[in-house]
Amino acid sequence: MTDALSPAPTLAFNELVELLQQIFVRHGVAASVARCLAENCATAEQDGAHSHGVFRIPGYLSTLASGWVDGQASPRVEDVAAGFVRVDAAGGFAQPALAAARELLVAKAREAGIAILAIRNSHHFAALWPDVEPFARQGLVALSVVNSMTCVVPHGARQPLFGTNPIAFAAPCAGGDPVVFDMATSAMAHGDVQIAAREGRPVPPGTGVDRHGEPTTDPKAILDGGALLPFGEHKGSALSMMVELLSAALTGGHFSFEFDWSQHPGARTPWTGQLLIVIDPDKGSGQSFAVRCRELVERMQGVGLTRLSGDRRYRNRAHAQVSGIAIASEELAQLRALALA
Ligand code: NDP
Ligand code: PYC
Repeated sequence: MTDALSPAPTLAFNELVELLQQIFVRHGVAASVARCLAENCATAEQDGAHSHGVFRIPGYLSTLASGWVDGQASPRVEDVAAGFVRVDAAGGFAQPALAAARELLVAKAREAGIAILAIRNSHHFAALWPDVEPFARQGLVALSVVNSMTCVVPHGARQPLFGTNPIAFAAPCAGGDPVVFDMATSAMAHGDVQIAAREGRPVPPGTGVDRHGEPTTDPKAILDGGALLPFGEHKGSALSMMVELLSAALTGGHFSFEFDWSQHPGARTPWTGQLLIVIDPDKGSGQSFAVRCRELVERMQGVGLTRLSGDRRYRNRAHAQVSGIAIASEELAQLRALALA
């Protein structure tokens, strides 16, 4: 048991990556894919994005065991137009598909001013900000959307149809970290509902409904036949619809309601699509975009803003880089066992 007298053990970022990579390889994932997933998962854990850190490992592994996702898939990159790259993830994970297309995407964005990456036939089970933040560190503006699995009732409807469908945005900001936001278009991410259920905490009113369509603050009732609601009523619902269209209709991926994983007990990773739009801001107004971004941030702070989106993660990251990534003893023991299982 971890308590005040025995603080949680800590791992350096690279130690956690190595451990997670071993787990993925041990469960049938190709070494390069395992590295990609391990870095993604450790990055989330380091930043305190707990709903998409090591919490996700059992879901990844049950999905792999079910045969629903191909951990050995090789993404196929197609150069389709001056500003358009397509990738068929071949039933594998979205992150290696992005990695395979990244260099071409950046080259096109710098040449044409804007480039789109359409990933299809892919599984995305992670936070979205790790997909966009690195572009902003290269001076580019990036936007990404990904759809997930039916669990959100469109505003005004009676049954779930949409996924939790996040939108992530990253922009360079002079003299500091990129400005990043990453938000589900549901009132709460499905992962956070699972964590609330595990910890026996209610969720805020307006998060979801039970199996009878009645509002509830019980996360178990949402997960057990109930559903989530979009954030901001019709506004979040419209954004969620947009995410379905851009992630699935535009890429050739599945809508959140289109895949059937019922024959794969244990499957958890949505089989959908993902879109990235990358812009070279140097092709814009002629003024430095990053400097203008800093001006905006300072004006926001000037009117009283004390917490920008991304700040919490950057603070956690800075702390973890000095003190290590804390993982509860029992969880760490389970991870170590999985690396040997
Ligand atoms: P949150 O509601 O926790 O946060 C959304 C954004 O708002 C973040 O950028 C966050 O910054 C920022 N923020 C939070 N609180 C404040 C505040 N008080 N003031 C200013 N900014 C604030 O995230 P969600 O629950 O919507 O999503 C959680 C994760 O789930 C995301 O990473 C998302 O990508 C992932 N997800 C993945 C899906 C998939 O299919 N792969 C599906 C759905 C969700 P900060 O990061 O600094 O806290
Ligand atoms: O937290 O909603 C979520 C989610 C869905 C797929 C991956 N994460």
